[in-house]
Amino acid sequence: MIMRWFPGGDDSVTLKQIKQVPGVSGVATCLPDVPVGEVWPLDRLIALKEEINNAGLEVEVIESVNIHEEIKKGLPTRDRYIENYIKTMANLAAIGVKCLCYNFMPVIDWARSDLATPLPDGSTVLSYRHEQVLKMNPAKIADVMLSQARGYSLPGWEPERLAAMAADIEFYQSMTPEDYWKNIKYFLAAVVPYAEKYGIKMAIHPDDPPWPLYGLPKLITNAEGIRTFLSLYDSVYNGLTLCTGSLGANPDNNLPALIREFTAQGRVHFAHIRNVKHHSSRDFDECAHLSSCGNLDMYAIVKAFYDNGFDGYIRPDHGRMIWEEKARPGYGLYDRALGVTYLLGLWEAISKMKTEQPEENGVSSPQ
Ligand SMILES: [Mn+2]
Repeated sequence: MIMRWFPGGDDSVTLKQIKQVPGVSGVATCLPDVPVGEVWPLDRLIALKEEINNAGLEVEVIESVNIHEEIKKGLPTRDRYIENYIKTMANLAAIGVKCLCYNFMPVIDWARSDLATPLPDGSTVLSYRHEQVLKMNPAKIADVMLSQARGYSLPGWEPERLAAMAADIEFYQSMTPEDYWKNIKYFLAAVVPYAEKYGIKMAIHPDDPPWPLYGLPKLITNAEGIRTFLSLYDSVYNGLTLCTGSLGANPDNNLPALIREFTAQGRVHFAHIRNVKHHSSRDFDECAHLSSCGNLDMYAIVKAFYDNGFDGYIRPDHGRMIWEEKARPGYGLYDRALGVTYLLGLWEAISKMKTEQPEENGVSSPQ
């Protein structure tokens, strides 16, 4: 069990606080200020590892090393950025990183229409209203999101990406899904051999939200898309970050079935486990982790991971903002810590039922 953490003062949550959440052994982190496409410097990674290790935590997961738009567009200039990506992977391997989360979403990374929607209990959550998002142009969404970010960086919404956004969206209008799959395949063919060499499990994050937006290709959105993705490079090092909150935003996705299928194949390396509250097939609020707070069956989800031998990393996903906390949207300490405890509770109960039930049945007298 790990938690996401941003270094360099870009997070209100401290490593000391994370260390005090029972059952958390490490963090998923990043260097948010390195421009997308540049090599992550080894000296900075060594210092980062030292800082995290000194707090008694491990740093085996990086989330995320973002992919330069020219790789996604399939431009001839992509090779330079792929080379840099591989150099970054070598540096990550040098500090002991074992799992690399990334995404292949064109132009717009994760999107929400509001980052502080109040729930009846007075907490606030990130939310998404499809009609509202369609009415706003992407620059307006960027404005809304950045204005609600409390001054923290928003990974995936880097300033250099925003500047080129309108032209980038235009570029993709003529790109077919087949073309986009080709660009993903080209990237995997170049990078996965190095993942194998360096012992780093690549773990793609599904598209969030999991449906098309502004005519952009969205392919990692359901079981079929994930099957296609995994078939592009058949290696355990070409794997998934299975984010139940992202995939679960679409009520058509059967999360336990999806988890069973890909976990049994050994292709899930990182689990983001969070609940989501549907208002319609394209409108949702994020919510507390408990099954009773949203539309996902968190027991069935954790059980699907457990039953299929999941041995990767888990983190709670976004949390609500509660108890007057002022933090990076989705990444406050309190609600994520509650999520950790809930998920570990489910895991312990499921594992003990598995190991103790046969014995109990054996000793109980026939009724
Ligand atoms: Mn996620």
